[in-house]
Amino acid sequence: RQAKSRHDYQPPAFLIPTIDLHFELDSAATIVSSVMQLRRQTAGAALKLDGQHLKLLQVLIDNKQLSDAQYDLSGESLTIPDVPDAFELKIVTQIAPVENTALEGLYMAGNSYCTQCEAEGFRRISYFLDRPDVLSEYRVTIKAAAASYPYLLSNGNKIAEHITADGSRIVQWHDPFPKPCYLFALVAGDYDLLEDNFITASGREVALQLFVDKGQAHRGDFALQALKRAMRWDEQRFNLEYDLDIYMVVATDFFNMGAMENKGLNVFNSKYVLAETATATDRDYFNIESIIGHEYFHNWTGNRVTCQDWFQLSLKEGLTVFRDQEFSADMGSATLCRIDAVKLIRTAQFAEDASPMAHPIRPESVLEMNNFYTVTVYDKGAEVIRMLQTILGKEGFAQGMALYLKRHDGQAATCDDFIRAMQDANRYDLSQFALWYSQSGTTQLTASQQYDAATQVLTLTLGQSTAATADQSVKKALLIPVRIELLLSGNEKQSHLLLLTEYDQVFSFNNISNEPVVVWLEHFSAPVKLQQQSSDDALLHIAAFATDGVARWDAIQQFWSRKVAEVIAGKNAQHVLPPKLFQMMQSWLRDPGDDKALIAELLSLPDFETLAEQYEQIPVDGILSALEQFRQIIADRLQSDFVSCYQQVPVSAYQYDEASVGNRRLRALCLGYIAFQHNSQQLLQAHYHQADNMSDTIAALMASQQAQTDTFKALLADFSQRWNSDVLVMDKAFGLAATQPSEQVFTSIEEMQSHPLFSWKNPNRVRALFSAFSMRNPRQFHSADGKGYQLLQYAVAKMDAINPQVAARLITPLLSWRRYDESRQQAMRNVLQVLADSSSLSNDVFEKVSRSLS
Ligand code: HT7
Ligand code: ZN
Repeated sequence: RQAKSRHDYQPPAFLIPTIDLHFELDSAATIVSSVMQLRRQTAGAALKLDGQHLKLLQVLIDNKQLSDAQYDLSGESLTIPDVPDAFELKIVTQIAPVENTALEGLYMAGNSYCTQCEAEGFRRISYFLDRPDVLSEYRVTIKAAAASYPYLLSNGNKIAEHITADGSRIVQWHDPFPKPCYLFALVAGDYDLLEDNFITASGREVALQLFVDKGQAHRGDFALQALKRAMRWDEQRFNLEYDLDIYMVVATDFFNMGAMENKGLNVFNSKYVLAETATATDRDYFNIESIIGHEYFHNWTGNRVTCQDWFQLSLKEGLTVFRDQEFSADMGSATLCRIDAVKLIRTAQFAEDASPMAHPIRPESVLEMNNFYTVTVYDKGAEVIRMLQTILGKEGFAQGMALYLKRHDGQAATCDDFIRAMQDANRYDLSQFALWYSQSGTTQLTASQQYDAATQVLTLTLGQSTAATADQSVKKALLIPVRIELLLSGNEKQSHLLLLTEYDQVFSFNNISNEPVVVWLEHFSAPVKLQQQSSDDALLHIAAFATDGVARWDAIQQFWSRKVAEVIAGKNAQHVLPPKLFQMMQSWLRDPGDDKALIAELLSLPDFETLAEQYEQIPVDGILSALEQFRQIIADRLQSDFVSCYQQVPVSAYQYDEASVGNRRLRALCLGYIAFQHNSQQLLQAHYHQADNMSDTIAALMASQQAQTDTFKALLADFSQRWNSDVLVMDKAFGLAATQPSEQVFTSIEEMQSHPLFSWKNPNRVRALFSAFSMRNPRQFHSADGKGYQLLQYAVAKMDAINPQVAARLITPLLSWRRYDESRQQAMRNVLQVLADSSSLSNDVFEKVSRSLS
């Protein structure tokens, strides 16, 4: 097994300016013929095309069939040693979509045909130069039985459609924009179609089409409206207009990830398209809008300008996540969006940095590309883009974007190209900043303050250090933008941006009339861990008075993580909590104001995963026990306030808007604490039965589940019964079953595997059960007897034979076994070893297991 290195990049030896693809669809034997024009770029080079799981039927050069001796079919490539400088190549292959359970290439999604070509799926459709820097103009012809396949879709514009005498439908598509093959898509099926249109800023009409499974049309409208909001937003914020005359979105229940930005023909996991009040939570609505936006924004950042090679993935993904975050912030609560993003960095991304899979946002070495669609590449990548905007300003950043897109439109670019455009548009030296692309790991920031009352000078000292990671031992000083706010007496406030460029640096401020409380890293201005000397009182002061909602939330999170540490160190949970804390929480509950969603966040304890990332060796039992004690103390001390707040928050007919989401969130928060009182059963049942929407229903289920009440079992049974034929809602039931904090979870997971809707071939189902268990049930996943680890190993092994990409994602929580206590280390290592010993491990799982055990 051979890893690839970023530095080994060579431009392609041949270009393929045009490709004509013909598909005769058949689930067991689809015939694909591909006619390509090729042009040599490198003298003397043989033509080596990628291909996997293909049956080669014919190879012709300039209409002449090649004999077996004229090409070599070893490994996963087709090599033709002797080819002219410019020629036409025809290749005919046969594939079996029905056998394709990996869901890469052309596969069956129920009765429909669907493709997924990113990262390297096109090679499962035909022999090709399957790399992002080979851009071709595509013409696609699809033939299938007309009655069963009313819709035969591909990228670009439809140029012809007819039905033959023998009942076949034949449809032709042309995409005028040259694209890499990872953006190719084909979909064939019988769908419900929702249609709308969009008039671009320059007055062009774009047809919008959303294809959903039969009977699901009523759940498609929100996504379609979200698409129109995204299209308008990109025009207004970045001056970017859509370029084709049609934009299609297909929703499928069989998908390895969230969605895919194929040019003009997005394919979406139905979870991120379908929504109605009764079945979708506020979180679902949020995700739909943000992912619809994300895939749409890729049209410029990813499609018009694509990546030179897969090491540059963050060029399109980090940038596009940043763009979707900015879109979501503008559509709803900017504070809540930011808090969500920060939580993800502090949990999954910091964990990845501390794991054997640590890598920079631009990885250096990759065995299986699918393993690098990571929170580091995506979400830390987005943080890096955000820092650029913080440093250059919104206007400067927009100018840099414009220059980048102008320079590289129609090209495959690199992260360095992006930085260069930002630098040139702003005449700003970004050479030190560029280290964020090559350096992995989480930087630790230390911050302290000194105030001299006599001279009225405030001195702030910042230091940075980054510990060695699994992939890289030496770390340099980064350019880190640190936004601060000074909270002075009399409600006076000052904001500053500090640019930390050295390992240690001092910043002085004159004419500061009194010693301020300093809000460090306001709005999480850099993806780092912060260690500050501020007192508990100062943290609570920030939580009450900082301008930035994110900083308020952050302060109270830091306060709690200190308290958890104190309890782990042996202090009494009751004694470490000052009266001021409860007074503050009480005042929030009594007068939550307009931003109720923020109040709900301020009243929430940090989750296990956030706290775990503060420790090199994770004290599982200590964290869980401290959290349980604090939760019960808060529930008891503020019992009547939770009840009255719960009763006072307005309840109205379901609407998805910022104020109503905030109301539901705060009521759910109160319910969550009330559930820890023994007399809460009635209220939980009432909340569940009176709910007119899925958010409230789930709130009742989760509150009763977390408090381990008897009500939970009955409610979950009712819920599963009510929705037993709706896959998307049953995923929520699977998730609830898998996150029960009690030992009952093992029986429930066993039972759920026999549910008629559960299928190992469907990634959504497997994730709903097993990812939920391993990533959101720390108590039972880390069960001292190792049962949780064994369950995950069983799921990974089973899944690896079916869908390696999904299996490799499932295994993640086991990789960091070195961070746990002796006996858990032993148990985790044992199950990893069992996997490593398997003779048929995929590259995907092998790469992770081998890095973890080495
Ligand atoms: N760019 C898309 C990535 C993706 C993907 C990658 C590997 C295998 C399956 C996949 N499905 C989608 C999604 C995105 O970031 O927009
Ligand atoms: Zn993306």
